[in-house]
Amino acid sequence: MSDSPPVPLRAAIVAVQLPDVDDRAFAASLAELHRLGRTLGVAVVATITQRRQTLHPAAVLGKGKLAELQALAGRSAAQGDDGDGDGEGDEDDAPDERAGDGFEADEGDRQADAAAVVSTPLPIEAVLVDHDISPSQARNLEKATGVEVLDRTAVILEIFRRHARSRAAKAQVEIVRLQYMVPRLREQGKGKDRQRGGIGGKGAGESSLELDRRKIRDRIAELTRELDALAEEQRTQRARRRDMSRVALVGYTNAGKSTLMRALTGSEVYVADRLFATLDTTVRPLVPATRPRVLLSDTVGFIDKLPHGLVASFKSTLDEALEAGLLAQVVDASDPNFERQLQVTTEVLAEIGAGDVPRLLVFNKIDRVGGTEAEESTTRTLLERWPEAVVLSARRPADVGRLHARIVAFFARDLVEGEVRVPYDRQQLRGEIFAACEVLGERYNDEGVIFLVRARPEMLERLQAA
Ligand SMILES: Nc1nc2c(ncn2[C@@H]2O[C@H](COP(=O)(O)OP(=O)(O)OP(=O)(O)O)[C@@H](O)[C@H]2O)c(=O)[nH]1
Ligand SMILES: [Mg+2]
Repeated sequence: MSDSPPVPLRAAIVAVQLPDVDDRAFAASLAELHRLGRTLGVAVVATITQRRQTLHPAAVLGKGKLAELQALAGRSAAQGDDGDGDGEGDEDDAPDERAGDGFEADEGDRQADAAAVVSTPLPIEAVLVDHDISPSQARNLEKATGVEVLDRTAVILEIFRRHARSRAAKAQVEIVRLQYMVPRLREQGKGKDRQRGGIGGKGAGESSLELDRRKIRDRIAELTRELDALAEEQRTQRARRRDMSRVALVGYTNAGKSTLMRALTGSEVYVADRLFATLDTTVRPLVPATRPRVLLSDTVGFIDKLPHGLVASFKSTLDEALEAGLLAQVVDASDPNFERQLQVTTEVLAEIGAGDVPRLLVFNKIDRVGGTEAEESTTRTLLERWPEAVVLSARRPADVGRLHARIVAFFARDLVEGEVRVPYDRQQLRGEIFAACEVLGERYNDEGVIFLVRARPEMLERLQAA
C-alpha cells in the first residue's frame, strides 16, 4: 500500500508467556503480531519473550529481559530510568528489587530464549507488545528504550485507521482511537524521545495529539452524531433488503471472505494478503443470478484479542450480519491455528448478538494444505467432525459452484408458492416480481396479470399487499 513507509521500521516484539497459555497458542499469537506488524510496514527484527506469572507491573518484562530490550534499542540498562529528567519519578519506575516476582523464571528461560533474540546491527525503532498494557507500562517501556511502544490494541487500531475507507468506518475507528488516547495523553505531550517518523498511531505531527481531553470528548460526541446519521441511512437501505434472502460472510481476518465474495458475486471487492483488508460491508447479489435473488455481504474480519471498543463500534457494520438469514462462517483450513480462529469468531458472533443466526461452516484454502493426498485426508477429517460443512478452495470455480448451490438450497427450503395479482396500470411491479421471486407461470384476466410465484413468505405477503 502506498501509505506504508518505504523503508520498514525495525521493531522488536515483546511477549510474556502467561501460565494459562500453552506453547502453541503463544507461538501463534507471536506469529500473528508479526503479520500485524508487516501489515503496518514494520519489520520485526527481534523477539523477546519471557515466562511469567503476570506481566511485570512496571515495564511488562523483568529486569534482565528489559536490559536486553534496551540493548536492542542501543541503550544501556542505566539509561532511560526516568530519562526524561522531569523529576517526576513515576513510582512504578523504581527498579524492582523484590524477589520471587518471576525473575527466577527469567533466569530459567534465559538459555531457551537466547535463540529467540536475533541481534541486529541497527537499533530498533519501535517495540510491539503482544498484550494490552497500561498507559504507565507503555510509558516506562518508552522511557527505557527511547522508542515508540505500541501494544496489541494500538497496532490493530493503526491498521484499522489506515484501511478505513467509508465515512462510517473512519468515524468508528477514530472514536475508538480517541477513547484509547485519553488515558495516555500525559505521555503524548512529552514524546521528545521518539520524533523519528514513527508508526503513526501515536507518532509525531498528528494534530489530534495536541487536543486536550475536553476537545477529544467533543470530537467523540461529534463523530457519534455523524455515525448516528449514517446509521439511519444504512437502516433505510437495509429495510429495503429486509424481505430478501441474505447471507453474510463472516470469519477471521485473512480467511478468504472477500475472495469468496468475488467468486460468488463477480464483484471487484478488495482482496489482499494482509490483515483487515476489508473494513466496510459490501452487499451484492449472487452470480449466476438466482430467483429469488440472494444477497451476499462481505464483512470486517475478526481477530484474537480484538480490542473491545472495536467490536462495539463495528457492531453497526456487523448489523448486516445480524440481519442475515444465514452466516457463512469462513475458516482458513490451511492455517495451523484454525481451530482457535473458529472459536474466536464464534465468540465474537455471540458477543454481537448473532449467536443464533443459522450458520454454514466453510473451510477455505484447502488447496494450500499440500498435495492431493493431504487435501483428501484433511477434507475427510474436517467432514467427520463437521459433517454439515463445505470444504473448498475459493480459487476453484467448481468448489465455488458447490457453495453457491448450498446457499441457494438453504434459502429454497423457506420458499412458499402463491399468487400475486398485478393490475394492468401497475405493470412497474413486474420487474420487482421477477427479481424477488421465481415466476412459475402467468395468467391474464380482465383486471391484470396473475403471477404464480415461489418466494420468501415475507416477500409474498408484501407483494400481495402492494
Ligand atoms: N491458496 C489460496 N489462497 C486464498 C484462498 N482464498 C483466499 N486466498 C488468499 O488469502 C488472502 C486473504 O484473502 P481475502 O479474501 O482478502 O481474505 P478476507 O477474509 O477478506 O480478509 P480480511 O478482509 O482481512 O478480513 C489473499 O491473499 C487471497 O488471495 C484459497 O482458497 N486458496
Ligand atoms: Mg476481506
